[in-house]
This record gives sequence, structure tokens and C-alpha cells, in this order.
Amino acid sequence: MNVLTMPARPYDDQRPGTSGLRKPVAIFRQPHYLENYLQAIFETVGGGANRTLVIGGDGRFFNREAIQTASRMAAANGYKHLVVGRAGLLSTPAASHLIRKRGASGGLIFSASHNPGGPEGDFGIKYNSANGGPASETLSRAIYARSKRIVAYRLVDEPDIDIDRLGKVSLGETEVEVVDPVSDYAELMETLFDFERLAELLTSTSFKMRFDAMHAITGPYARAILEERLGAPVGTVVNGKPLPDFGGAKPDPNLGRSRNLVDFMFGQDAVNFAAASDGDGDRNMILGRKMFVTPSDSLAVLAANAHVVPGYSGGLAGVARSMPTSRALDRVAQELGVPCFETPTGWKFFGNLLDAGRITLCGEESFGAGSDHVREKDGLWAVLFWLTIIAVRGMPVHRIIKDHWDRYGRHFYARHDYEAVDAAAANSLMDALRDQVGDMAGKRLAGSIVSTADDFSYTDPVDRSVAERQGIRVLLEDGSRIVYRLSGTGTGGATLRIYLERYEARAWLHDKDARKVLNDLSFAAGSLAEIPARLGRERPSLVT
Ligand code: VG1
Ligand code: CO
Repeated sequence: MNVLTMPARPYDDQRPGTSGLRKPVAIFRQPHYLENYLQAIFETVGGGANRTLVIGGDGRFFNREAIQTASRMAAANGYKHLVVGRAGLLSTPAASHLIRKRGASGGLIFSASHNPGGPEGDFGIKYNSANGGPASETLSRAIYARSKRIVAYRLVDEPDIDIDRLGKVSLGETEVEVVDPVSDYAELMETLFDFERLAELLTSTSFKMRFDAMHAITGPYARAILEERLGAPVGTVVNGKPLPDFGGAKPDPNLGRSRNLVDFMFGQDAVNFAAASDGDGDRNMILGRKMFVTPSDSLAVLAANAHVVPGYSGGLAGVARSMPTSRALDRVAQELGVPCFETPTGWKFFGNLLDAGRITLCGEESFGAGSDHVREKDGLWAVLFWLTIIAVRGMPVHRIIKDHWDRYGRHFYARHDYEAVDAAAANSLMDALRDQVGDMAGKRLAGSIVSTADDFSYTDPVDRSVAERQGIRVLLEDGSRIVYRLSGTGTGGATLRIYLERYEARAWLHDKDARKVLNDLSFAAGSLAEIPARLGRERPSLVT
């Protein structure tokens, strides 16, 4: 076997963000940029050492090239066995599952998730560990440190492998197995959900759904599971063909970017249930007829109804949510008598809790929910979960939600994003807030009084590792909350996220328009942070 050692130069900007390394394609195409980061990963995790590595991506532009490079380098770095999704495709949750199922030491997922694709778009790399979950903070930091010292990388001198044909081929001394990206995942879903019951719902004449795959990775998964296995009519899945540029749109399901689906569900022809997923298939957006379900509410509903899903009929060990996610979940946990953990943003912070068996379900306000079945959030899983609740309870989405609010009260919620703002201005805005938190308590704000304010810091209950500066929280005496943080997934300038939450116990006020209910909080959040003056923006570029 001919292993080449190629000279490289270290880059100093390969710091992974909330979910791996994400950069514009043009950056990734700099000489040895991709190779540098991959070599840093392989060296940090101790090389291939006869181990198995899973490789796949969301199908975006540059995916196929990256997979060939990664395979050659993995072979040269000593991996014995590579498991590659056919055509280079694997959704993030499916990759997580394969890592676990095959006892791999880790996996590479080429994705920039909800960021745009195509030659002008973004590319990304996530490294997941043997538990199937995103590299921990500690590992991510070590990879970054290593990337700044890489002076050479290794690859085998072999031709491209055929990633479009199932089966095994050799790459030097490494065996490469090209697998169907969907079948193992679909089998896993069958162990958690009652497919007969779901098929009954999806083939009934009184129920119709639409799933928007946004020309991203979930198309093949949704078609295979919803249409082929469960019998939903052909055409239930729309935009089902993965395209390298996602058809020119941002594969980011939310109120702003899924306008077509939202308008459809609020229009004349609305169906009973609709959902969408993002670039790499780990997010979900849930809609009922004339009803948008906030991800925070969705998570709380999943927890409150978990007993109707076969995979969770034994109960939940505990639950967790990211800090900015609304506290609707906490109320359900309290009633169930199980612990509810509050973690920093990013799925990597759920890993230890899931591995230790301390939580069963978890999620984030950013359209992510998941459980201990894998170590990533899982878009299609959430859809099957919702369909099960609808089937078993025999209720439409809006009834399930209203019923939930009746029981627990409603957490009015919205996230306001100021995207692609000047990074220095955004950082100094956060610094200014940080300076204020110490003496905010007792101040009047949005018709209430600040009870506490802090910069969120998290100590992992399992390994005691500490993550600091995870977002400014301002808690009000009436139960409302404002959270500020900067995004760690963007690639141009900075994105400020403001999360607004107001609790309302009184059922007769639950139908109010969230925008109106949150208006004074929104105003207070803007003036506290001096947004117009500091960012030069009057209003957010995205509200969801
Ligand atoms: C965003 C979300 C976060 C999510 C992350 C990765 O991060 O807020 O909740 O875990 O994206 O999701 P940030 O730092 O931009 O707020 V995905 O679907 O892009 O892997
Ligand atoms: Co994603």
C-alpha cells in the first residue's frame, strides 16, 4: 500500500462552533484546508488503530469530493473498516445510529445543516464519537488546538472508490463498505414505533399529511418510511430529491424560511398535519391545520405523551432542554416526577446525560428533539412521534396543543434573530450586557421586576466539565424571561439571537397572538441591549 505524506500548513481558523466546523465552500477549497482538519481529527482521536469509521453527508456541494478525500486519509491513518452511505448520503441521526450499531470508533458527517449549500454556500464537518454523538467540548477544543499545528497529512495513493454501488471494496488495506443510508435507520424506527398503527393512520381517507424535505437529506428517508413502509400516498413527501444546492433555498425549517409550507397549512387546502426537516435531517418543524407548534411546546408535548409510544412506554428517566428552550418541558417533568436538566445550546451537551441513562428525551428551541435511541436530534423520529400521538389520542394537532396548555399553562415564545451583523458590534453588545447583569436584579422591566440575571454557566453533572458564557439570562418576577446569545453556526459576521418567553396560566388567554403577548418583552430586550444603536438594525431579520 502506498501511503503518501503530504506537506500542509496549519490554519488558525478551524475552531468548531456549536456543531462542528462550518465555513463557506470557498474556504474549504483552499489548499489542504479540508485535509488539515481531517488530519487534526485523526491525530487527536489516536489514529485509526484498526477501528471502524462511519462516513456520510447531507449531499451538499463538495460532499462527494470530501468523502473521497476522507476515505483516502482514513485508510492512510490506519482505519480498518469504513462504512460509507451510498452516494455519500447519511442523515445526521442515521450516521449516529450506524456508529452505534457497527461499534465504530466514530464518524464523519459532512454537513453545514441548515446553512445554504452550493458553490457559493457553506460546507461543514462534524466528528462524532463512539457513542454516536457530537464530539464533546473537550475533544472539540483538542481538535482545534491540533489543527493549528498540522504540517503534514497522510493519504493512500489509490483511485476514487465507487460510492454509488452497495457492497465492499478495498482501499489500500482498508475495507470500504458502501451501505444503504436508509435501511438501518428505518429498522430502528420500527423498534420504537408501532408501524401498523401508523400505517392505519396514514392510509385512512380522513387523514392527510405533507412532509417537506426541502431538497435535503430527509427526502429518501421520508419516502422510504412514510410512503413505502407506511403507505402514505405518493406525493406526501415534497421536495424529496436531495440537491447539492438544496434548490437554491436555505434548508432551515422555521416560520420565516418555510413560508410555502406555513402558508399552505394556514390556507384553504391545508391538510391535517405537516412537517419539514433541515439539511442534515436532524431538525423538525411541526404544523397542524392553522397551527404552528413552537419547538419548545413540541418537546413538552412529546414528553407528556411519551407513554403512548411503544419505545417509551416504560417511562422517562429524565428530560433535558437547552437553556434558551422554553420551560414548558420543566412543568411536564415536574408532573412526571422526573429530573429536568438545563444545558447549554448544542446537542453535544446532552451526550453525557444520555450515556449515563439520566435522561431519555431532550430537545432545543431550534427545532430539534431526540431521545436515547441515537445521540443526535432526529427530525423524522419527531414526526413519527407526533403521528403516534395523533393516532392514539385520536385528536388533531390543535386539540393536542390546547389540551396541553389547559393542563400546564402556555409558554408564549419567540426567537428574534439579527443575522449577519457586524461581529465586533455584536460582541461588544454582549459584553455590555455582561457588565450589566450584576446589578439588574430589582430593576423594572416590561411591566415586571428582574428577579435574577446572569451569564449562563453549566457544570456537566456526569464529568463535571464546565462551559461558561453560554448566554445572558434575564428572569422576571412574573415568570417571563429574555435570553441573549450569539450563534455558533453562522459563517458570515455574527448572529444575535434573542429568546423571549412569557408564561400564562389562564386558559382564556391562551389563544392570544404570541406577537402581541411578547411585544413589551421584545421592546424591553431591544432597549436593554441598545440594538438599533449598536447593530444599526431596527428589527430582526428572522422571527420564529
Ligand atoms: C443552532 C441552534 C442550536 C443547534 C445548532 C446545530 O446553533 O441554535 O440549538 O444545536 O444550531 O443545529 P447556534 O449556535 O447557531 O444558535 V444543526 O441542525 O445546524 O446541526
Ligand atoms: Co441540522
